[in-house]
Amino acid sequence: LAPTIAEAQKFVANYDESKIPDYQLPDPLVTQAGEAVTTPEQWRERRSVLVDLFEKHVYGVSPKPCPIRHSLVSCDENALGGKAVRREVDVFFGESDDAHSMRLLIYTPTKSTGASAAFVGLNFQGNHTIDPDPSISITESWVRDRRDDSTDGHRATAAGRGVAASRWPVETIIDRGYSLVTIYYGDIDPDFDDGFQNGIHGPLGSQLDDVPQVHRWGSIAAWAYGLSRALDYLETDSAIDATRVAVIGHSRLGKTSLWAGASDPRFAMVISNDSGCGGAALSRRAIGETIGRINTSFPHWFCDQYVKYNENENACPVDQHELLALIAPRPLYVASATEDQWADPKGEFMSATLADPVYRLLGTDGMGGKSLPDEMPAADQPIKSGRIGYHLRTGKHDLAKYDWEQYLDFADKHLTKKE
Ligand code: GTR
Repeated sequence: LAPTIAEAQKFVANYDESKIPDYQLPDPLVTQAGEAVTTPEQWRERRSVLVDLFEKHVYGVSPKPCPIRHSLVSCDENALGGKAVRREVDVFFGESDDAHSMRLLIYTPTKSTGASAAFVGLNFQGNHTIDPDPSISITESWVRDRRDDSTDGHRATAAGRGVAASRWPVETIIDRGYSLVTIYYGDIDPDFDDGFQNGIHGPLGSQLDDVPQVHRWGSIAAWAYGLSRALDYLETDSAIDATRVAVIGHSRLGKTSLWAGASDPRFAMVISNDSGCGGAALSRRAIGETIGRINTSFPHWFCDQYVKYNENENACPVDQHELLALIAPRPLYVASATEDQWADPKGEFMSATLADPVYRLLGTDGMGGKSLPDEMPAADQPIKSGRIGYHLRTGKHDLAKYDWEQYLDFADKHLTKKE
């Protein structure tokens, strides 16, 4: 539901650094009891406490993994002029005949010898929008009414084929030797507030009966749960090496890829593209989009407990740099865009630097180099020599070719098979 005028007026966005309220960040390397975490063993304990806090206060508790089954829907061995095999695979959340399902669109390079590393990411408008190929099935799930010819009310139409192609450079990904797996996020959970009933919330939600309502999973957690079940399927797919899967997402789906990567350590690399508030950006800076604002515009994304931190960020037991730290020591890439102040690029960069000590404690080089950069890098000057990558791209809130170029380089560095 759109915020009422009175609600929206309450949340006038601040973009002025000098008006950031005083705040104190929790330290990922200090326990709730105030003790320093100085060894990898102590971090493991601290990590599980932090996961629990993020579940209860931010994204909500998800059900235990359900068993999955799958069925092949289509296969084109000659996609992209013979460079790729394109498949559609339905993955079902549960073994029953009427289990809810999501459709995976999978491209694997034909020339690959053995299983390839892969990028897995959710898309906003349907698998058919990521490439104009007319044989990709049009999603039958609920879609946002775009009031153009790509939708007819809440149904997707053929006119939407390829409209999101600029965000999904399939051929480049294949040429670089990677597979691409994408899923329409609305297959998992439709993106509107219905009291957590539709999508997988309905059929799987009953498993959360013993979890207080305020701590139950919101939509971001449901989408992340879907990504983990996709990974369960990929573990059975011989064309893909499930130990070398990068999870990627833009914006709300960047928040989702971060939570998927933090909550499921099987993701070998995590990419946050312009994820902003509730993603990579520090909430306590309260600049651009804030917790109060996001909970008002999107009451279904987070758990109900998160509302307690509207205009009250300091009371939240965690902040988003600790979410990034949960991904350590796995490679993590955070990207921002100059014209995306709503997502607070500086807060995203600071978060990445604040996760660095955890990466170093675990024996990696963190952001690379001996010490952290004092300042944010200039636009289009990526930092990508260490385990934590960062760039500020010139331009708008989008997933662009430039972003993918950096991610592919980063993957070359970290996801190449060790012989
Ligand atoms: C915006 C929202 C952001 C971001 C974005 C998106 O309306 O305020 O947090 O998630 O949507 O997903 O495109």
